[in-house]
Amino acid sequence: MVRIPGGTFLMGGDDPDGRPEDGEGPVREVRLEPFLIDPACVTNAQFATFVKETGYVTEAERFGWSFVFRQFATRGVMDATVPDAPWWVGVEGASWRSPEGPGSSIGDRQNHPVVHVSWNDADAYAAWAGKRLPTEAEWEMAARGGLERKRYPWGDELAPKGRQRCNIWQGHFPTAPSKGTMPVKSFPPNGYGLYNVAGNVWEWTADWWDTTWEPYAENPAGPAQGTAKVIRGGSYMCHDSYCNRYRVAARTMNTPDSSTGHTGFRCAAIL
Ligand SMILES: [Cu+2]
Repeated sequence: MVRIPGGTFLMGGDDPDGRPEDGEGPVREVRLEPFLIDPACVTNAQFATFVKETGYVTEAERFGWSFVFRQFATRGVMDATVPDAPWWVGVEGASWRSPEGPGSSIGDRQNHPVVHVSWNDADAYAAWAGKRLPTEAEWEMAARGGLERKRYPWGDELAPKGRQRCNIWQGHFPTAPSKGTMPVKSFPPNGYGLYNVAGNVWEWTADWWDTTWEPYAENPAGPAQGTAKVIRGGSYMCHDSYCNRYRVAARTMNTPDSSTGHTGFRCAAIL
């Protein structure tokens, strides 16, 4: 794991193109104790070890379906869709083992992030590993890589010197062909050694969703209860034309039993 030194940082953002309902701002001071965080998301290979040792069955496997990007869905397509996001479809048999549903496999994706894991699944993995999910504040401090108030984990430019720095949507959304997830250590890491905090897959955090902030907080951990958990970082689906949440201040949420083909997680731990 990577040691994050703690201290005070400026959390949140005021990017003019952020969505007000997301509660990215206002920028506030947050103080954290030092902590450890995984440099990369939990991979399919790591999750497989957990399942092998514990017999754990994910929520998508128990429910019998999960959300798959329509472009990838071939078999088992259900009626379930997402309002305002018709490119998601429920697929019977989709799970971390079969990310696109029946007939698909993770055979050649051992070092890709595990997906179709719910918050509850991620929490169970973290407990097994002797770790925990990062708070949202920990996630963001680590994701910023020591930079202050930058738009991305590496600076303000999306593609410095024309070089792609993250796995987000390329071309017209949602019709251009998508490659989906990439290995968890794709692209250079940020200043703290974290890979793919922007793009690739959304990452579960420990916190319940909230959009109100104090100007200063110490080790904030979100509301005591809620209905949805914060996810951070954006995914291979993100594109300026509909969702620019690959910015480092960006955030959204999902219910703790939900799973999709573009949400994974990394773990944190106390020092
Ligand atoms: Cu997005």
